[in-house]
Amino acid sequence: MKIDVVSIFPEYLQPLRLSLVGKAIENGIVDLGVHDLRRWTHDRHRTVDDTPYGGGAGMVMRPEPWGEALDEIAPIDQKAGDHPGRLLIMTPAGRPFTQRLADELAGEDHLIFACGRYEGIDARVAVDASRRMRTDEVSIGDYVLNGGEVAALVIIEAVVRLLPGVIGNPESLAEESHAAGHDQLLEYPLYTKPPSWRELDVPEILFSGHHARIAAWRREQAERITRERRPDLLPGADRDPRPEERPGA
Ligand code: 6GU
Repeated sequence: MKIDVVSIFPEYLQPLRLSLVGKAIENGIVDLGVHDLRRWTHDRHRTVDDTPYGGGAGMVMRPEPWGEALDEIAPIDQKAGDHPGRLLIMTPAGRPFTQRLADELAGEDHLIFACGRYEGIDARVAVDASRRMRTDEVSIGDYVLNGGEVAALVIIEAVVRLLPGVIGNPESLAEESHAAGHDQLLEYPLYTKPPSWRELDVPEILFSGHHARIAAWRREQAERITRERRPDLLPGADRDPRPEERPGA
């Protein structure tokens, strides 16, 4: 998978060279390009922002450097008439990033992340890009960050760990919280040695060797934790239906 990230703070993306994603880059599973947006400026001060039309606080990223950056990183395939990759524009006003979207992105050949700063990117950048490639504005949660770089790190980590060959034991992917097929329960509590620590004992059932009873206990625990922390995930919760649950889907 090719991943390109455009930012005015390319150093912010350096953690991607570490750990599991770093290994995926070294192994050739991921080809990562990090680009300084200012490379596509032409004035002496390498300006990327300006005041908002209509007034208001803060600054807005001008469209021209973004347009030139995306022309170069995601060129139109002259035969197909579009670019086959996907553009993800990081913004707190975006659609929510979920495990479902991570699974979907893991099937792509080329992801491009646009990391905005200031109050955001001129809205015409998304419209122009969507003329030639699948473009989504994406948020990682209901809070405000100073820029899209950390959000891009989050999404890249969530996607890259799903690629074949990145995680040693693919069964660990299936078991964890939020994985598809785990019907939306949070993970049950985990224990390892020692059996007693600071007067806290590992639950007896886990030493019993009764695999069916252990599975039933874990299921109960997962349901209890989900009820306490994320009742919105339980069946029948008053929430927007997932796409496959929508009437007529
Ligand atoms: Cl994608 N960007 C920024 N700046 N803040 C956020 C976010 C993204 N997602 C949640 N908060």
